[in-house]
Amino acid sequence: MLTRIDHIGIACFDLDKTVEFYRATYGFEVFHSEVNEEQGVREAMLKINGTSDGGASYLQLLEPTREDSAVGKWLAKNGEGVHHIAFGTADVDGDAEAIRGKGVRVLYDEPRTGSMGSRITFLHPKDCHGVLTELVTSAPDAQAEH
Ligand code: MC0
Repeated sequence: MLTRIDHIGIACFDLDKTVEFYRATYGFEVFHSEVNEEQGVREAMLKINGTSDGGASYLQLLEPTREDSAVGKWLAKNGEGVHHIAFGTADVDGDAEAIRGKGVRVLYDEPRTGSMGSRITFLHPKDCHGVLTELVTSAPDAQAEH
């Protein structure tokens, strides 16, 4: 069951400048940052709030590490902006299978590794009214990070 907004993914050209905008404008601080080579992104997670189900909500700022990555291609075509939304679930495998059964294309056969050790998959934007949609199961200890 999808229980929360895990994050909103925002594509940007310069991660450091974008982080500084969110800090100076809203007071959001970086909770976690990492490079995900498989996805071709350098990212910063800005935590918005914690929740009782072991997850939280974040803004995920994404700078491509390669022009041919999903975010690199999207930025070249659209410029900066909201790239995807991600729903949190305790069971990404089960929810992905159920959604696949409804005729929506799930992009990965098996969930892959996302931010902070989470397990993620994506739904094709053309099957979701133009919204690239991600499903996320957080790692059990994700809340403990500082
Ligand atoms: C592409 N399209 C999008 C879109 N990306 N529509 C809405 N939102 C997006 N983000 C549209 C294009 O405009 C195009 O429509 C059509 O989809 C095909 O796009 P394409 O440019 O030809 O690119 P493809 O087909 O090679 O790839 C699109 C696809 C890809 C969604 C399959 O981007 C993908 O596999 N995404 C999932 C992985 C991902 O996005 N990773 C980055 C975040 P038209 O009408 O022009 O044909 S990694 C992440 O977020 C991790 C770290 C985490 O959360 O933990």
